[in-house]
Amino acid sequence: MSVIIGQKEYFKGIGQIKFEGAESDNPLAFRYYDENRIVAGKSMKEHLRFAIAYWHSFCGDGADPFGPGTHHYPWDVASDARQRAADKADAAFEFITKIGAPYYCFHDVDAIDGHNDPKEFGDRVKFITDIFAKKQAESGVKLLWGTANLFSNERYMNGASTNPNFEVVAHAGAQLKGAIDATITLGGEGYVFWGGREGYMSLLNTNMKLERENFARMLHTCVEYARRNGFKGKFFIEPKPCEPTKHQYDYDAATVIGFLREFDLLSEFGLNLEVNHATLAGHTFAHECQVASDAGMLASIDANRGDNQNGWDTDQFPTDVYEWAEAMAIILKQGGLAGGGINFDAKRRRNSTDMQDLFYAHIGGMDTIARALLIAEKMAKHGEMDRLKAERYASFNSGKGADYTAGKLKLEDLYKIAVEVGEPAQISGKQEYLENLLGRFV
Ligand code: XLS
Ligand code: NI
Ligand code: NI
Repeated sequence: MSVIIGQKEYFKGIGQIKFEGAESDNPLAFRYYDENRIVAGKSMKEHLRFAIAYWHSFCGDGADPFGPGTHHYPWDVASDARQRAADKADAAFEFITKIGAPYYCFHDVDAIDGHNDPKEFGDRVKFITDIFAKKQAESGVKLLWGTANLFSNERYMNGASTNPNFEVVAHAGAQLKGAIDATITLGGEGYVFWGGREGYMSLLNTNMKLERENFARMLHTCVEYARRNGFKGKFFIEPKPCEPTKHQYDYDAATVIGFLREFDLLSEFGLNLEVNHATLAGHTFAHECQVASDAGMLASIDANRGDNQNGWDTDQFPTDVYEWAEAMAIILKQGGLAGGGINFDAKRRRNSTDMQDLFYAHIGGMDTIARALLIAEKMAKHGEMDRLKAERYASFNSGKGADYTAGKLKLEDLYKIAVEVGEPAQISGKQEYLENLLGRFV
């Protein structure tokens, strides 16, 4: 059966979204995201490397545990799976081009319907990969990262790479191979592992030690395969503390870094941090960024936020300029994201049912983050924040403090110094002053 492609316009009446500046009244324009504007030596486009999430934007229909979907997609009507996938690709590349994002990200099953027969599914993924390759060439849009969905199919109810049944692990491997092949063919800059069901609900039935070892074994197996087949990009792990499982092995940045170190995977991996997952782990987003950056592992971001009143993954578009300004300051300081970008793993609310809503959502998110980048640049130029932070630790720069950080002092030496110096003077942490300072730049 032949598939028709590239014939329809889905977002009629909406043209290229342009930068019009902060004073613009046009709801379909950027106020802060000006892709060519140079900030700290690079264009905004290069700094932010925005990516559109295929799953939420073109697949997610707004279904929730209390009712079916409310988003009725005109590209989701053909009866043949391949035709439906081709129509969705038309819509996706039209949207990504109109919004002006340089990248996209996808799971295998977002691109085309899954199938329980690994051969048929593999063929489907190859079919859509060819279409993506053509669309990328025509539009200039690039693949930020690909991934395999190893959590929706019912065979993964007890996990994928950490499943107690080896036959399920083999199926996970088959799916990973297909998704890695697609990512390599499409020149993906990264490959993401988000371990949706790599965790457990009860220790009464779980051998955690074996499951974690098997998880690491699968990562090694994938790295070996991908490198042997020419993958040049970076591997990312996306931490999340819970949901769908109660205890997820990739709890947060610190846990994942420890895991990668334990199993000798650090050099191949970076972290893909999600704002919402930080919230669920009881951390601020800036905390996760700092932990990752200090370990040289801050590589990529999923920009969706949660809700401080709701304890689940609400996947909302970013709006909090303060939250992002703190994070962008950390990203700027490390010289940008290491190998990744900023992916909107975010969805419109169930009742946001107009086609324009998808544009408003992304425009708002891109503007929030662009604004944060400008604030971070201003903060860095002003220098007061950095100066105050450095001053707070000045006692380690010379004298006995410097000897200590150089590892030259013993516990007896600390005793002698304590007796000599007497009670240290109080030094204010100046938190409110610094919060006011941040407020001035916002
Ligand atoms: C789910 C995750 C997921 C990953 C990709 O909470 O955020 O969407 O980003 O599998
Ligand atoms: Ni995510
Ligand atoms: Ni998430």
